[in-house]
Amino acid sequence: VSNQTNHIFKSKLPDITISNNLPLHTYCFDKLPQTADRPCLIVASSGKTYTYAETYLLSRKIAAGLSKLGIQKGDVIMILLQNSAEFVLSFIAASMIGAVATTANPFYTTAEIFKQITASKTKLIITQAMYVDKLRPNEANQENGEFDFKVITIDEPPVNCLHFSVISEANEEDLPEVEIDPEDALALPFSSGTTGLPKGVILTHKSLITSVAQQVDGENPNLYLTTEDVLLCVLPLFHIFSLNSVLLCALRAGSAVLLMHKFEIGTLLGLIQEHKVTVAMVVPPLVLALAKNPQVAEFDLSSIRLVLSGAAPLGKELEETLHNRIPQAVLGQGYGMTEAGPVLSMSLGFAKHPFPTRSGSCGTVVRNAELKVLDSETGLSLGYNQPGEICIRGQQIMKGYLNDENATKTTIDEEGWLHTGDVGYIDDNDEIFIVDRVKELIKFKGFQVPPAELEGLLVSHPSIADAAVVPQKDVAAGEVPVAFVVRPNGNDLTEEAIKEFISKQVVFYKRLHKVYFIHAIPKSPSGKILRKDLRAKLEHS
Ligand code: AYL
Repeated sequence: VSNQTNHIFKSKLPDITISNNLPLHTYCFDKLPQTADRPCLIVASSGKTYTYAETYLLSRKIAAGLSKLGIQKGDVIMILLQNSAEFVLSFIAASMIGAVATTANPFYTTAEIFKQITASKTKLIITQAMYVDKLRPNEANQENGEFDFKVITIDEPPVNCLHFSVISEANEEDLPEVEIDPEDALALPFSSGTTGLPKGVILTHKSLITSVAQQVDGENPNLYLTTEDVLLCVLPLFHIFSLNSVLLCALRAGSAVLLMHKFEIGTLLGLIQEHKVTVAMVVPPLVLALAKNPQVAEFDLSSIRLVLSGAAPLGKELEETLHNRIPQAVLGQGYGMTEAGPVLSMSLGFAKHPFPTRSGSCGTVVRNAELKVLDSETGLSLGYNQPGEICIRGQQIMKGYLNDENATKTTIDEEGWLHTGDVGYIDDNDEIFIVDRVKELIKFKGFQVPPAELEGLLVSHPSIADAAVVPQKDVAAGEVPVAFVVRPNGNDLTEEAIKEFISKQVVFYKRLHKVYFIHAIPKSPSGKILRKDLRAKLEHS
């Protein structure tokens, strides 16, 4: 439905009243009296199940435990874990005491983790023993084993760390009364947004509740989940896709969440069959595996009724191949961006009373939000079928970037529109099709690879004069980062040496796949890298 005078697109679903004045945990456990004995978390590796009542009680204990350790309202804790019950419980506990949870990839290198610890002023880290060495950045720390923050491990604690039971066995009666304002920060994921280095994205109780409600609330929810559903949670919870659309949506709806700590196709297929998974939230590489892996034929996947792919573009062909494999399931996409809260649009094929949808679309803008397509040259908003930059407005979007007013201002304009840096159009069925990206971001299997971060590392090398990193198309990963490098005259630094220099400093998906040597990086008069020109070079090489 578009307003022809200024072309604002809305959902086909009516707006609803959203209880976003509550703290997130109150909102999510609203149905506790009815769901108390229903399964909430199922840990795939052990088969251990936590009911809703157990999940809620344990979260309260952990909240009390954290507060006993000195964590107060507004303090930041870091969850540095693979998918696990402890991840979920710690996140809910943070909500209960008004603390802020910053989530990070446990595969990050020491340097990557420390940038986030420093920027977020993390006071306490919940992790696993095997990652603790990464939390001691230098020799001095290695020797005396000290940290500037408390470290809790969910397994046997190394020196100077506490065991998780210290918090999980606290007395819930000691949970302090905390007054939570809807505008208080709750989650602090890091994202590079449209430009530059990763930044803390402030998501509040209000923004997260709004986003979840836009998906699963209302008489005709956009994403219809019930207490009978079992959601596959294989995508990492440290990324906002899984945290929001899998975990928080499931909690609100009273569904069960099957937690897998890592992806392995055989195990995954066996678990779908064993636990009769009904809803699978996936990324395009997983769609590829489900659509093409020969092992799929050996398992019974008939329980799956819904497959939602997001975080990166999904080819129409792939979607159709998967449809042939699991014909009973509704397939569709969600389109999100961490800063947008994160969901901008979702397939209306997932609604309780579904609408017809077209293959390849990213769904329709969520309810209680406004979307426009901006013509970057004229600054005007465009109507149907005209591609431009997608902008979104609503109470779900981030409050802003942590301590970065400039980046916040360039992302959210004065009228409250968040500019995504994605190029797309709305078709006459009100569905969004993403066609391009005007921002720098590279997406490797849905993971963010910020070019500015790699460029910073490259130019820190004494034998590199200048560098630029751009995406190259890749069948398996969608995109991979490749570098253009300028060597000073006569220098014979090799491609291999450069790749290794980067590999040592970054998580696996940020590694360079190719290095092209070039005489000068093309730049605009203002000094901006002309990334389009470099991408064009790749297409012609
Ligand atoms: P970030 N199709 C194409 N590109 C996409 C899609 C999609 N379906 N989803 C995300 N992207 C790209 O912050 C797009 O460029 O969040 C977008 O700006 O890591 C960027 O990824 C944002 O990357 C959902 C469904 C969350 C998806 C998400 C995405 C979170 C990814 C909840 O239900």
